[in-house]
Amino acid sequence: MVISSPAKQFLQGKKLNKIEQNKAFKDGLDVGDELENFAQLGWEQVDKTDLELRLKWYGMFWRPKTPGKFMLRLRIPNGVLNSHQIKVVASIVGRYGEDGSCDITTRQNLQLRGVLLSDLPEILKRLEEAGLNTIQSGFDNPRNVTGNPLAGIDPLEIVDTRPYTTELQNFLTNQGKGNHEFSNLPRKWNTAVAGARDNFLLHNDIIFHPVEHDGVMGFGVWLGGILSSQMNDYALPLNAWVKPNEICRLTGTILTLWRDNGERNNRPKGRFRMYLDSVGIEAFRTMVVEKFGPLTPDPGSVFEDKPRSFYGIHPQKQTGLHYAGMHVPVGRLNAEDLQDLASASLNYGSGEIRLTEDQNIILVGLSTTNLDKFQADPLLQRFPLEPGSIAAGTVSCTGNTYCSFALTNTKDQAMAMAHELDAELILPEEIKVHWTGCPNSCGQAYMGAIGLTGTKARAPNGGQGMVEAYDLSLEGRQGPDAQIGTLHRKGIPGSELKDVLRELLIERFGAQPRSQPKQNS
Ligand code: SRM
Ligand code: SF4
Repeated sequence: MVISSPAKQFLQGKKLNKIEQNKAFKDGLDVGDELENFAQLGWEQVDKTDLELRLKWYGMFWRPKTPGKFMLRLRIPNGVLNSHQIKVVASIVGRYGEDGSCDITTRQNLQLRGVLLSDLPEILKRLEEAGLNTIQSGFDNPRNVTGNPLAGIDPLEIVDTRPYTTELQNFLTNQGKGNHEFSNLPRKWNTAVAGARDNFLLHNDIIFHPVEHDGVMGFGVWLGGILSSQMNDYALPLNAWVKPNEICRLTGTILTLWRDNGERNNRPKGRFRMYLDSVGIEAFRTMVVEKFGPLTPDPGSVFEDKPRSFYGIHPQKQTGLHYAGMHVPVGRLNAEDLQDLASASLNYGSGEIRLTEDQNIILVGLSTTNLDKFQADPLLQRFPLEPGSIAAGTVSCTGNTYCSFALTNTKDQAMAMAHELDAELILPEEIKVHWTGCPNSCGQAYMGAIGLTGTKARAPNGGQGMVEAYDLSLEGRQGPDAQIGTLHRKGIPGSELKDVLRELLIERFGAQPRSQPKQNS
C-alpha cells in the first residue's frame, strides 16, 4: 500500500478498509489542483474515486439520484450570513432553474443543489470573494463549527461564540485553504461552542461550554456526542476547563490522538466516540494531559436551561433592536426565497441572517420603527413568525429526493404531516419532531420528543411488497434533563403514521382536537 504523503505516516502498518486505502493513496485535498481540469473534462471522464469520494473535500457531493447534478455543501461557522452572501448563493442556485435549490442543514449550514461540475471553479471563486467556503465540509473531515445562533445579540448570552467558531474553523481548515493535518480522519468530526445557558450542543464530538474559573471566563469541555446507526448518545464531560486562547490547541491535541489511534478498518466503528469508549474517558484525559499539559478541572459547565424557541420578535441585547425568528418549512429555499430574505434583511434589519440547527432563520437588527412594516410583509406568509406547534418543531433530513441512503421521502412527508396535524390539533407548546430517512440520523431523530427514522415495512392490510415506514422513538430531550430518545414502535407504514402520531400527541403531549379543523393558508 502506497501512503501518499509523509504526514500520513500514522496509517503505516494499519489494516485499512477500501475507503481508507483510497484516502491513503491520494488525499481528498489533492484534487484541489485538478478542479479546472475536471470542469473541462466533464463528470463522465473524471476518475470514479475522485468524482464520488475526493470531491467531497471541496464540498462537492456526487448524487447517484441526480447524476451530473451535484450537491455543494458550504461551511458557515455559527450560521452567520450577510445579505451579499445570501444573494451570491441565490444567484448560484438560480442559474440551475428547477434543479437549483438550497437547504438549511442541521449544522447551521447551507447545501446547494443542481450544481454542475463545469461551474465548480467559478462558483468556488465567487464564494471565496463573498467570504464563503466549502472546504472539508464533507466526509472524514472536521465539519461546520456550530454556535449560539443569537451570538452577539443575545440578552442571555454568557459569551459571544462568533470569534471562537471562526477561530476554530480557521484552525481546522487552515484559514479555508485546506488543512492536511485533519484531512484524513477516521470519520467525520463535529465541533460546537455554546454561548448561553440553553445552547444545547451535546450531540457534537467536542463542545466548549462557557463557564468562569477563578473569575476568568473560559470553557468546560465535553466529548463524544454521536448520533448514528451504531449508537446514539450525548457527550461526556472531560472534566477539563480551558482558557479561550486554548480551544484550538486542545481541539488539535484531541483530534491528533484520535487520527493516529482511531479505527481504520471497521468503518462503522471509526467514530471518535467509539475510540473514546475503547480507551475510557479517564484514561483518555491522561493521554490528553501528556500531549497538552496539565488540565484545570471543569468548575461546573452544565447545560442549565431548556432551549428557547427563537420564533417571533424579541429584543436584542442592543437597546432598540430586535431579532425575528422565522420558520422555513423543512429548511428548503429556492433562489427567489433567498433573494427575498436578503432584501428583507436589508429593508428591515442590519443585513444579516442567522441559520439555526432546526433549519430556520433569524433576521437580525430590526429597529423598533421597522417592526410594523416588517410584520405586514407578505414574506411572513412563506416564512411565518408563529408557525403551528408541530411545524415549529419539525426538523427533517434530505430524504430520498437526493440521498441514496434514504428509505423514505422525509422532507415532503414531514411538511405534509405538520400541516395536517397542526390543522387538526392544538398543542400547549412547540414539540420537537425529528425526521430522518435512514438510521444515519442526519435529522437527529433521537434528540426529538418524537423521532421518526425511515425504514421499510410490509404493506399493511395484506397488501403486496414493502412500503415506506418509520421507526418511532420518544422522549428525546435537550436541556438540563437531557436524554436520548427510546425506541417506541418499529416499522409503522407511512399510511398509518398520521393516526399513530395523532393519538400520541393527544395522549402524551396534551394535544386537543380543534372543534373545527383550522384552515391552513
Ligand atoms: Fe449527515 C451522511 C446529509 C447532518 C450523520 N449526511 C450524509 C450524506 C452525506 C449521505 C450522502 O452522501 O447522501 C447526506 C447528504 C444528503 C444530501 O444530498 O443532502 C447527509 N447530514 C446531512 C444533512 C444535509 C441533513 C439535513 O438535511 O440537514 C446535514 C448536513 C450538515 C452539514 O451542514 O454539515 C447532516 N449527519 C448530520 C448529523 C447532525 C449533526 O451533525 O448534528 C448527523 C448525526 C450527528 C453525528 O454525526 O454524530 C449526521 N450523515 C450522518 C451519517 C452517520 C454517521 C455515523 O457515524 O454513522 C452519515 C453516513 C456516513 O457518514 O457514513 C451521513
Ligand atoms: Fe440521507 Fe440517511 Fe442522512 Fe437522511 S439520515 S440525509 S436519508 S444519510
